[in-house]
Amino acid sequence: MKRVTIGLLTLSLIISGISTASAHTVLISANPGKGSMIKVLPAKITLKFGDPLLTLGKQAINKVTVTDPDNFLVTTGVGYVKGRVLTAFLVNATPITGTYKVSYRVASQDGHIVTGSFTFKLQN
Ligand SMILES: [Cu+2]
Repeated sequence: MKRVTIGLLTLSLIISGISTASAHTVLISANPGKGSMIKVLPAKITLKFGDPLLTLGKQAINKVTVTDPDNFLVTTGVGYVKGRVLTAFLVNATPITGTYKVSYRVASQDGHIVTGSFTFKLQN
């Protein structure tokens, strides 16, 4: 964890040195969406951000997790990035109905860490 932090700091210094850009990124949309009511828990969750996320090789600096109404983690792994989209797979074998909480922590191109959370509901 410490190494990631130092790496990010270094990287953000480098980036701020070479470009005058830009505000950190924001969550644009998600599937399942913020506050949505769904009937079937999908196989994955996707979050779309305003800008491509920063990646550092295979280091897990971008992360999304989902917990079910019993507060059990239902995401597997930390997720993977493709440009502006962060995806994580969900364990959906025996989903329970109720409120699911999504939490994310991502790295902007400017090196800033952006965090947030929202919920969606699984209903019968
Ligand atoms: Cu920023």
